[in-house]
Amino acid sequence: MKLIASSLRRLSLVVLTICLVVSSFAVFVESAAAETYTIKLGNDKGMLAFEPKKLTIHPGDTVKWVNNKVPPHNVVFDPVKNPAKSKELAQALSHKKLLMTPGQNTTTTFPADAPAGDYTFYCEPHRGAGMVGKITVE
Ligand SMILES: [Cu+2]
Repeated sequence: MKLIASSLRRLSLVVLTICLVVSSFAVFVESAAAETYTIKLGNDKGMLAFEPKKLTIHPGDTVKWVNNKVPPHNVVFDPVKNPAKSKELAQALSHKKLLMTPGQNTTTTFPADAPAGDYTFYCEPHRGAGMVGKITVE
């Protein structure tokens, strides 16, 4: 009887350990999974704006830029208004080529080592009209 009780206890300990390992792995996988967000170029009302104009992401996430209303648009990251104040990083994130047709899209994947902070971007043809946005990397 004693033997059964102690082996049951040992078994439950093993099961508990397996559960812990599996659940911690699941949490790890979930936090490491990269997301893809969509930002429209020109909002649905036909205003010269990014929609949304503010977005919070994590390193490794991707932003899909979808050409919407009142083209042409492009996406240029400010070489100074990023946490690293890095011209190279801003250039790597930017898409200078004008998107002419609604529905055209392009993507920016933030590197896994992208520093946390605010990244300001704008549309070159419409910067003066206020077509400016901000992505915050957490
Ligand atoms: Cu524009």
